[in-house]
Parts: sequence; C-alpha cells; structure tokens
Amino acid sequence: MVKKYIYGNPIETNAVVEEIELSQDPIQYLNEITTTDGQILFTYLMADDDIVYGLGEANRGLNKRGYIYESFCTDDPNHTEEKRSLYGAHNFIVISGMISVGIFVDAPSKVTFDIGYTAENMIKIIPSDNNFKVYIIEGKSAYDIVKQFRQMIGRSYMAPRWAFGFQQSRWSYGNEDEVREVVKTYRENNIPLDAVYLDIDYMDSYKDFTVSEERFPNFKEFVEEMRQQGIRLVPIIDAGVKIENGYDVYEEGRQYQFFCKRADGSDFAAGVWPGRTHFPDFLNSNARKWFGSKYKVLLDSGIEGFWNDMNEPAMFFTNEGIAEAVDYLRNFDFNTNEPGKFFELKDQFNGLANRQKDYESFYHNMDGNIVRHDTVHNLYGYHMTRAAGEAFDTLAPDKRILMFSRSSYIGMHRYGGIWTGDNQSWWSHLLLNIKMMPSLNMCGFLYSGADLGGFGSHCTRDLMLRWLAFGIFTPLMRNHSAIGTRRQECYSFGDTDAFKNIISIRYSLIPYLYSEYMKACLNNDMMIKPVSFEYPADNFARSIEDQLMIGESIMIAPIYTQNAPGRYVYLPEDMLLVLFKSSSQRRYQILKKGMHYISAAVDEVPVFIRRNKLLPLCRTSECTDRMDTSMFEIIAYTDESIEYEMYEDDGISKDYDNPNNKVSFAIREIGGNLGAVSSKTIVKLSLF
Ligand code: MIG
Repeated sequence: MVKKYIYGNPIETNAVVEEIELSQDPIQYLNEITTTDGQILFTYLMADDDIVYGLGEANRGLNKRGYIYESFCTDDPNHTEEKRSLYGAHNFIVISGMISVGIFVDAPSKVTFDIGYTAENMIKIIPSDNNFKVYIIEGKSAYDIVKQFRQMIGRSYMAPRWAFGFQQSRWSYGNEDEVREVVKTYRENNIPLDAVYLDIDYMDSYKDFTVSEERFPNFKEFVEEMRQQGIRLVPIIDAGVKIENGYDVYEEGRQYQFFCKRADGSDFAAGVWPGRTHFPDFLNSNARKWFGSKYKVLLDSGIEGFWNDMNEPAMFFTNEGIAEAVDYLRNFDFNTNEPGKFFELKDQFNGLANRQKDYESFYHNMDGNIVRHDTVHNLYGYHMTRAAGEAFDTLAPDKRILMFSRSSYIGMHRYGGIWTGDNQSWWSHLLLNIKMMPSLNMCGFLYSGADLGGFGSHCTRDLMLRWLAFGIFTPLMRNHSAIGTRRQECYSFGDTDAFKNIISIRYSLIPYLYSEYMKACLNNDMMIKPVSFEYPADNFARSIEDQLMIGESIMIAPIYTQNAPGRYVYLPEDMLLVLFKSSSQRRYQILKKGMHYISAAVDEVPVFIRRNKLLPLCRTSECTDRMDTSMFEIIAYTDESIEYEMYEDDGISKDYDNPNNKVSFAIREIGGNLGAVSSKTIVKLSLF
C-alpha cells in the first residue's frame, strides 16, 4: 500500500514510474512540522528496537540509526566515519519494528536524514526546500516494503553476463602495451579475467569520446585483439567537456546551447581533468540525446561497456572561486596573530573544489524551465547515465551494454549500475562494502560493487585476498586502484595461486550469481539481502550486519579483520558449510543453528548453503566467453525433493521473457535414492 504526497511544485525526477494516485489525506506516520522560517520537515519517533534500513550508497552501517546523512551527491574521496554524503543520493528508508513503514523523499536537492543523531529516538527528515514528493509505503515487513518500492521505481538495469567476470582496472593503463601486459600476465598465471578498464589517460587530452592516437594508434584493431583473448575494454567517460576550439563535442555543445549556463547566459566553466570544461546540460532532453549519441564512436570501435565518472559533477575549481580566494589573500592581514585567521586563509584554498557557491551559480534548461543547479543537483549524474542508457536503446537495440556511474539518484537504476567511488585500501572499507551492498539492492542498484582492494592507499596481500573473497559475490567484481598507490593487480603480491583459486570460485559460481541477479532484476527483488530479511522472526539475525544472503541458496560471512584466522558466524538455521579453497577443492561440514567459529585462511572462502537448497556450479574458465554451461556439479543440502530454477540466457541480448531461459535443477527420488535431475548434464552430485 503506497501513498503519495506532493509539497509545493516539485521538479519531475522520473524516479517513480508507476502511476500512484495523490493522497488527499494528511500525511501518515510522519509528523509534519513547519519551522518559523517556513521550512517543512518531518519527524518520526522510533521504538527502542526499530531498525532503519535504506539510503543506498551511504556511510556507516546497514542499520542507519544513530547518525545523520545528507543526500547531496559529493565527490569526496575520504570516506571516513564522520562523512555524511557520498556520491549517491538515495532517499529511501524503511523503519522496521513492531510497525514497518517505508519512506521515499523524491527531492532533487539536498535532503537531510537525521536518524537518531540529534535526539536518540527521533528521525528528522529535512528537505532543503519545500518542493518535493513523499511516498509512504505500508507493508507486512521491511522486505515486503522494499519489494513494493522497487515495483514503483521500475525494473533495474540488466548488465551483460560478461560483466560478471573478473575485471581489472587501474588509474591508468596508459597505452596498448600496458594493457597487453596486464592481460598477458593474467593469462600466464591462469587467473581468470574478462575486462580491463581504460581510465582517463586513454583519451586525447582528457577529451570525451576521443582516443589518443599516440598511445592507442589502432584502437579498433586493439579492441578486437583483446576481444580475441576474451577481454573487453571498458573506457571511462567524464562529465565535463574540454573547452578547445575545433573539438567537435565542444563546438557542437556551444552551437546548440547544450552546456549549463551562468545567470548572464554565458557557458559555465570549471577546471577538471581536461583543464577548463563546460558541463553538458543532461537535464535538457535534447542535450541528453546529443551527448548520448556521442557514445556511438566508441561502440563503433567495438566497445561494449563504459563507466561514467566525475558526474556529481566534480569540479576542482572555478575562476570565480580562485578570484575570491586571491581577493581574500590580498586583503589578508599578514600581521595577524589570530590562529582562526590562519585556518580561514587555508580554507579559502582548500575549499576551491566542489564549492556550494559554484553549484549555486549555474543553470539548467529543463526543456524550457530554467532551474538553478543546486536545486536539482542530485539528478545530474543520473541524467548523464540516462543519456547513455537511452542512446544505447537506439545505438545497440539488441545488445546489453555495460554501464555504471559514480553519481546516482534513484531512477538511474533503470539505466545503469554504480561503483561506490574512491574508497581506500583499509579493512574498514571492506566492511563498509559488505554493509552497503544490501542497501544498494534496496534502492534498485543491483549491478554494483566497490573498488576491490581499495582505490586510495597501499593495499596488502591479505587485504586484497579477503576483499576478493567477498567480491566474488558482488555483481561488479573489479579490482581498481589509484595512481601512485602500490600496484594491486592479482600478480603484484608474489605467489599468484591463491588469487587464481579465489577468482576461479567466482567463475564456477557465475551461472548461479547471474541467475540470482537476473531474477532479482526481472522480479523487482533483491539479490543481496540482510540476513534479517530471510529470517525476520529470528531476533539475533535482526542485528547481523556482516553476513549476507546471496540469492536464494546461500549465506556468506566474509572475514574483514587483518590477521584473523577466521570469525564467528551465526547460523539462523542448520546449514552446510562449504569451505572453498579453489573452485574444485572444498571441505564440507553440516553445522547446527547457532554461533560457530569458522576458520578460513586468506586463500579460503566459506559459503553456507541453506537447508533444502542447492547450489549449481560449473567448471571454472579463463573468461566468460569460454565458460562451459552444459555441465554442472550440484551441491545440495536436503533429504527431500527440492528444485532450483536457474535463469540462463545468452547473456547479451534482451530476450528476457523467453521461457527457454528457465533451467531446472531438481533433487528427486529415483529408485529409492535421491538423485539430480536436469536438462543439463550433471557431472557430480554432492548431497548432504
Ligand atoms: O579525480 O579518472 O572515482 O575511479 O580512477 C579522480 C581517475 C578521477 C575518480 C574515480 C576513479 C578514477 C579517477 N577519477
């Protein structure tokens, strides 16, 4: 049951696609307050044991209680515990307790969620202006509310199957030979690999939709050469367009008035990687069509996937900002003895990037409606990705193109996935990754993942292995790291066997993971869930944040502590532990409901199969193009007949509803014994 309320005259975000009637009643569950200065805000009094889920890509725990979050897409590469904003703005929460209720604040500008920060049991939702929509969702449980919400916002973007392979990135592989070397070393070490990323240095002077002739002289041939080895190249696209006479994207953007403008009608400019840039007005439908059509040049070279970056939009500086800082400096009293003044001086220059004042100084032309950027800030990255997604429908109508973005808003989940931006090679960020995945699923961002191994800082071998052991289960499984940090390709830490083994587990799990992912997309469901969503009556399970349900058959309990030989795991029911050392080397143990200490070395991955469930595994392969899905091994934990319906298609076309996409694996009684039945060849049944 969903109720919709409209305040003021909100800008259409297209987050919700289902027709929902406007409620005439006063808002339910929330207490509406208008402050003395006319600002509308809402409060909600939580019960002591209420859990608050949601907020998608946000800091801290799965349970958002006890902190304050600001939805304002922000390029901040230091995700320390006190941060309130990351790259996404996902304004959906679910309060789960005796009463369960979902709240979606559909507002394109900043919204603050104070979830028991100012006052312990009080939620305060504070939109930054009075034009927004609120949806209140009633349901039987938190999970039920999430499913209703997902129905409202429409089907999630579906990635091609190859995007479930392991992917290697680095800022940057600077030329053909560096990319060749990465691929060669992976192949020599028999570490499976499906994609290599091209970060900003593949471009000519950081110009979108160009490729450096010097460093990638025969790009199309090179893309094909990689393809022959089962490797896809995935180039980055930045939001800002370089200001340079003769550069077609710049010239056209100016000619058609497709860039964001200052109040005086001139094109707004900021400094980003290419130097001075203009920002395409993605909120304008014609500009969107135009920018989207530009991806064609790379598609024509054989490219099948992209990542959209810097689309908060991120700015290093503006001339206006620098002028103000310099002005401040000119007037600075160099004889001052006030320490406060020193800091003020420092802040002038430290605060040049992503200045609120700059966000307030440019405008969008939303098809005739001129709006100031800060009032629609959270839609920018979303609409950049929408531009690409809509263009792909015409440029490659029968093919799924990999697309994920850094900045996002709910609604963008229909056009692409996300990666979670510039984390660090910290154990705490592995844990943050674990806790964030189910929240992203709640908000529709199913194809997602973090930079495995951490983007900033220097990664260690054990952190890389433990992070990969978790990354096996995230749809986007990509190792990415920043310029200047220790190399973290899987062959950079000495002996490569452990890396090969861990990634080989991923490849034998791809049919299951892809199936669970596709079913979740098609049914507006979650692929990665909190344990509490599957065991709502189990009070202990309610508080677990570091174990996750992956699809219908398995639970995982990643190890995220350095030097830990294992960890405690809570089983909400009897389960079968499969301790993987590689795709084929495994140890099994049936464990009773309750708490267990599970030992797992840095090269081992514990997986827990639920009672009366089965897990299909195929043989591992070096890349998804060479995967053999005609033969399966089945691990089943049951003493009765059960069935698993696997979704399988060609992984690239869009024939989602074809009945042939359903493959059944069943455990049935055959001649007095339980045996496996499937249209696939079952090479082995391990029955427990
Ligand atoms: O200012 O393109 O989050 O993944 O490697 C940094 C360089 C710009 C930020 C992205 C990161 C990428 C980097 N980019």
